[in-house]
Amino acid sequence: MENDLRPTTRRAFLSDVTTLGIVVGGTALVGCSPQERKADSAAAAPQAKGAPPNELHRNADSKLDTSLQKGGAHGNLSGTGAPGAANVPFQRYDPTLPPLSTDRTLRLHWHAREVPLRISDDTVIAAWTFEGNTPGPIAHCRVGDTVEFTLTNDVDIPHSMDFHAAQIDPKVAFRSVAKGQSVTFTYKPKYAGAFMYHCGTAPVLMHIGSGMYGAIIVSPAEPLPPAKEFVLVQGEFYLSDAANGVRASDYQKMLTTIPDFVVFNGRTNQYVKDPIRAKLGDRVRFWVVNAGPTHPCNFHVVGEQFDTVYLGAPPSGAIKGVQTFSVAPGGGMCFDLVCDVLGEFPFVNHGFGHGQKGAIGFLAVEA
Ligand SMILES: [Cu+2]
Repeated sequence: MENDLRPTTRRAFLSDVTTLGIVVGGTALVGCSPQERKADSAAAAPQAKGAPPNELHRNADSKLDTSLQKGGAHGNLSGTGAPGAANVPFQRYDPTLPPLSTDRTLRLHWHAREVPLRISDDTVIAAWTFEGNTPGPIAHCRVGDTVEFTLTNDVDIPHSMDFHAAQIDPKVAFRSVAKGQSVTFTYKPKYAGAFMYHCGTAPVLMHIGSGMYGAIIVSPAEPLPPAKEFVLVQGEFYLSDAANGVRASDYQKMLTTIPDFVVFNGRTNQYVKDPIRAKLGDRVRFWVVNAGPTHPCNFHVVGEQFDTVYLGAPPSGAIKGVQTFSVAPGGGMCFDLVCDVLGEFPFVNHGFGHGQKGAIGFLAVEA
């Protein structure tokens, strides 16, 4: 991503704007939209209940601390030529499960970053991310492997990492780290499955709702039947109106629990335009994680039936001949189907108010 689009602090933002005010001869906030002014006044509002009395925690709204302010409206006003939302390309999220390494230790060093992210042809959001994408990277290991994880925080707001695949003291391992600092922990996943990871910094709703989540897939020690394996992470977006083409996350809207978009792998309808592909006779395995933050993912494939759904850690708890199964927010499940019919099969959140908001794609079964 362009450095110009990297985050700035609210203080730096206000100082930039003040400078601009002098340059253009207006008031200090001349460059601000009404929305940004509202966000600014909201900074004085009480902080999230239970959050530490730390100034950095007070900004429970990404309008205050994201790329929006510097790379957006004020980039243009300042005449720096900073690229706006139009320059943020759409990038399909590859749903393919990455192969297992022969090394029995998975070493991950990720950074918390803020980036502008195009989630559809006409929507760019100010995303909070792990490694510059929402969802973050797909991690893949086996039961018995060791995961060595480090998070480094590149931005002003504290962040953290909570792996649902771990059994570990959360106060120590999942603690928040300030800008420039890191946290490292190691764990051995005990069970196979599709596990969510997410930032656990308060308010968690804001951090997950702004894009800080992803999937770690833990394969069983004994391999499952060979399959084409894909990962789908359902997420929800709650967005403010655009400022210079970029929409920030809206915490108050998250509390209403009525999302603007519900998506698989961070983009609306991306696998409608560019389907997930399999061949006739293939077994297809969807590892479905529901990042929420609030709603279930009622997973269904139109015109197909699941050969197997694993209720517990695969291969245990296998049930056969399933039409739809709900994955809870914060949960993950494994769905197998056998492609014995040619065609394009929509996979959907069959809670259709949410399917209609973007949680839909195609599985194309080809000869
Ligand atoms: Cu966070």
